[in-house]
Parts: sequence; C-alpha cells; structure tokens
Amino acid sequence: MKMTWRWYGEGNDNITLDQIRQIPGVSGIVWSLHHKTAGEVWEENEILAEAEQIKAKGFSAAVVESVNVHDDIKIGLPSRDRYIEVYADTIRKLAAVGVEVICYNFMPVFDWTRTDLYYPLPDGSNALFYEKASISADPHGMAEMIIRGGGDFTIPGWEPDRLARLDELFAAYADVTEAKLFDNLVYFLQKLMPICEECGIKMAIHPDDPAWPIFGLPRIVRSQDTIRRLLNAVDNPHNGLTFCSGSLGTNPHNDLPAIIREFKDRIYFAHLRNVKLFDNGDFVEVSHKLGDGNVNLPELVRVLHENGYAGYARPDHGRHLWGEEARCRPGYGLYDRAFGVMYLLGVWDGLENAERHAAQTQGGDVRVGAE
Ligand SMILES: [Mn+2]
Repeated sequence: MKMTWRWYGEGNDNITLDQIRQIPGVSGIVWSLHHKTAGEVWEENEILAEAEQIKAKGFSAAVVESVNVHDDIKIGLPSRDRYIEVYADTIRKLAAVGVEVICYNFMPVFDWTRTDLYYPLPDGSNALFYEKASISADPHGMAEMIIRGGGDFTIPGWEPDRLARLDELFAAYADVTEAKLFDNLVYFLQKLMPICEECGIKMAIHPDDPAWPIFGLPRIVRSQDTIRRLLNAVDNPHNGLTFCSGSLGTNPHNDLPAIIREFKDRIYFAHLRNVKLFDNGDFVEVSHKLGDGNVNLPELVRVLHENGYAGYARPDHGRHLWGEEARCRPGYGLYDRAFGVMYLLGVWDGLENAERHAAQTQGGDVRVGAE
C-alpha cells in the first residue's frame, strides 16, 4: 500500500508540500490541474510544471484526482466524442509524466453532496454532514451553501459558473435514466481503453457519494452489484475502481470487506475514511479510529493487506481541528488527515510485523531481529 495525500496545488491549498513531507509514510501526492473545467484541454507545460514541483519535494505524482468528465459525455450528446478526444489527449499527456492512475467519477450534475460543511461534533471539532431530510426537490439552496462554504476556494464539482446554470443542467439530464447513464459510461470507457492500454494508465472510478440517487438524478456506482456490472461491462484491467470506504460506507447494506475481496485485482486507489451513520439516514464524517463511526478501518486495512494490496491509498477527508476550518478546504484540513495516515499505517505496519513474526516462528528457526 502506497500512502498518498491529496493536494490542491500552490496558492490553491492552505497546506504546503513542505508540511506534507513531515507526515511519516506519505510517498505520493494526488494532484490535478484544478483550474481546468471539465472538457478543457490540459497543456503539456502546465502538466509538467505541476508534476515537477511535486517530484522536486521527493513525492511521486502517479495519481491524478480528478480529470473531470464533461456533462455532454454523461448525458450522451453527439458532442461527447469531441470531449472524449480531449480526455484521451489528457491521458496521453499525463502518462508522459509518470501518471499511473486517474481517479474520476460519473455522478450527474453534482460531485459529493453534503448539507453542512462544518457540522459540530461533540469533541468541539467539526466535519462534513449530510442531512437526508433537507435533500428535497430543490437543489439550489444546497449548491449555494457548498459554494459559500468553500470560502476563497472553488470546490471541485461545485464550480460557481457551472452551477449558475443548474436548471439548464437538470433539464439536460431529464431523460438520462440509470440505464442510459450506465450506457454512456460504458461508451466513454470503451473509447478510452485502447489509449489506456497503449500508455499504461488505469482509470479508477470513484463511487457515488452518498451511495444513492439524489434529487431524482441516477447514481450508478453505489454497491457491490453495480460495481460488478461496470467492471464486467468493460472487462479490461485498465477499467478499475477507487475503493472509497466513506462513500460506499454511507449505505449500511454495503459489505465493505466483501467489496475489497471481490474486486481486489481491479482496485488501484483506496480512499480510507470513516462515517457515522444515524438511523434516519443522516451521516457525518468522523475520525479514522475504530468505534468513532460505522466503518471498521482496521478490518479494511487487514483485508487489503491479506490480499497483498500494492496500490495507492489516502486518508480521504477528515474533520476540521483546532480552528483550521477558518483557512482550510472543507474536509481537507491538515491535522485529522495526518492522524488518519498514521492510524492506517500503524495498522498496516502491525500486520507486516505479525506476518514476519509468523514466518520466522513457522520456520522453526527463530531469529527475531537477526537481519
Ligand atoms: Mn472518496
């Protein structure tokens, strides 16, 4: 498991690469050209500059999150072919600087959805919260709240310019059923697979967050069955999954260890975080620690370890601690994610030690610490 950290780039993140270097075990930066809107061309020199800046600090730049997919591709408009060409061009350019994995999502209109970005937790920290009852027919209020909550930062998937056309977007998606959206995703991936094969890039779709349809919009990557349907429909190792425990974990019926076991060979990136679920369908993001939420992260790390997981992982979102919400991106503070890294790596290191110890003991020739 290669531990990474999502960074939004110089001037677009309150956290610096020098700060990230001090978090033990983080070997890679998950990056993107965040000023690019979906469908826009990524210039070679911009890609190179970003990757070089990351590598200069000793990090790998092998994971990009995200190259956003244009709505015309999701809707299935005739103009999609042009946008798929642009996407393919970006894939080629990213491979040239050593990118191996692209994390993307295929959610209509909205990226992840929450109703409060600074929900107070009993310990005095705050975190992203989803109130089921307040997701009604009208998404305008929620969109405004999230844009406002980002402060000086634009939140990926919540670009004010795009969301200013919310009614237009909803109208464009009016005929996009779950089946159509799925077909459009398959079409997109089938066009990209030859390019991915040629340059060694793995597409790793991020599950829908939360893991159910919202505002009448279909969500197609939300469970073990829907993931299986997608991986089978485009049965190519370059069509893979970002396993996100926080997104899939919003639905208590999702068996997270079983999802890892079934798709272990197609998981290239793991987002490991915890959510606390309430009986009414609300949920809040909490610390990574076992017992603080409904996700058993030590068990997920154990299953990843048991299956020899060699892909990338990151702590995903965290709570905002010690007042950092005044300056950090919602969900992307420094402290709780750093705790997350250490917690996850602590479990992993413990498993490595146990394995080594078992091998030595079974050998009948116990030489602990001999090497
Ligand atoms: Mn995630």
